[in-house]
Amino acid sequence: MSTNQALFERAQRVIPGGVNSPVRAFRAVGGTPRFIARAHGAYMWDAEGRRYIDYIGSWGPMILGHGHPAVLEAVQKAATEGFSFGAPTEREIELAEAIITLVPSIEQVRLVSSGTEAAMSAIRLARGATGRAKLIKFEGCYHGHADALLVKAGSGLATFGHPTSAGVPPEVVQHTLVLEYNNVEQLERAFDEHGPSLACVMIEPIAGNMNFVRASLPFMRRLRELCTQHGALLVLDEVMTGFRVALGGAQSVYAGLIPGFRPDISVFGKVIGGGMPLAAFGTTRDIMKQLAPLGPVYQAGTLSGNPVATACGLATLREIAKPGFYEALAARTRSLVEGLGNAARDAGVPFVGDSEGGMFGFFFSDSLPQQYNAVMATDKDRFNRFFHGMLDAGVYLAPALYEAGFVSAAHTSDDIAATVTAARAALAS
Ligand code: KE4
Repeated sequence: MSTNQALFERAQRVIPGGVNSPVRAFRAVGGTPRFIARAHGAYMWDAEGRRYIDYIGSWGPMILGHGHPAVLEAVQKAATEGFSFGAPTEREIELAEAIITLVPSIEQVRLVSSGTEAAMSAIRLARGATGRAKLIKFEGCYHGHADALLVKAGSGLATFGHPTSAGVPPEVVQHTLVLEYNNVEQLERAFDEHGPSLACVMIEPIAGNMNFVRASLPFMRRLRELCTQHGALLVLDEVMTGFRVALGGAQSVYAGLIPGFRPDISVFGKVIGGGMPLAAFGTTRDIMKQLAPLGPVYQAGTLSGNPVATACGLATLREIAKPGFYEALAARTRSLVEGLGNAARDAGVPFVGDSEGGMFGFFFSDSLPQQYNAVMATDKDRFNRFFHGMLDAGVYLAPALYEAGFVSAAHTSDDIAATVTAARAALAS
């Protein structure tokens, strides 16, 4: 039995499924998860000493690559000054100021410890600020595991959601309406039917939890108009896209394409923590004044704004804010998707890919899916065979066809070339 297998056996005795987050168990692709011993730059090494080119990047945070010297130094220095105080620190102000400077739609921000916590708090704030209960989310979007968001579409628009998880009583999701992503007609009908009772609409602007699906411009434009018209708050979940697809997040990409576009509330995570537990939600001062300790919407956290995590996040933001960072990252990411596309074409395999900044996705299909059921109709078996072919060749892709991929500033053109070479072999077989 390999060391990874032995570790997996041992892990499963003491941790459910042997993992602390389900996707890591490889159940979608089969096989034995790789237990990572260490990582540096664009690479990870497993417990058997095998090296992988890493396209997970901890599911987004490691945009600089692993162990960036400036980030490591900042974290080490912060750690010597104290791990956690449960009291305010200047560094939390610095990080809040940095986020607000980079994201014009935000006037104030609250730091928390995970994307789930940030999304959950954003919904409570939207409900408190509007005095309304109902919310819309979209099939295929994931916003963390807060109860109200573990929901699948009801039958038709009139009925509200049903829980996707045991342990979530139906009444907890009775106010959550699940619509089809990129479906303008459904959006119109939902607002006609429920507009005055909608607190918010939460959406991933580029849906990285169905691999890589962009909100179409007509859809995003109409969503903004309907939210404004009905007084519902537009909540952009940028946990994955924030500071990953562009310095100003996906909202800056859409603002460049839809004049005047901006969300009401933004949710961030992943990159802003640089790999440490840190997430955030932000909005206007006017909405934020509803939040404790100022207003009636309660929200709290022992490790919120943690001094070591904020040092990691700040050092990361300082690096990605440097001129040319995203141009170089986007070009490197595009070269990966183009290289994989060329390899698939030469192998006669239907393949389509897309990328924005340092985030990419691909499908074994002839056209880019526009919503969840189209994503799940793509060739899963081929994806799984490709995943393992690449893993055996030392390339670590996302172990599920509904997950996005991530390139870091540490990935070189040689790494991309090696990845494409591995893809040629995997696709040929
Ligand atoms: P966390 O609670 O996992 O920090 O964030 C939840 C979350 C919220 N919003 C979006 C758009 C997200 O992508 C996530 C978390 N993403 C998954 C990957 N698809 C994290 C990986 C995992 O669950 O282990």
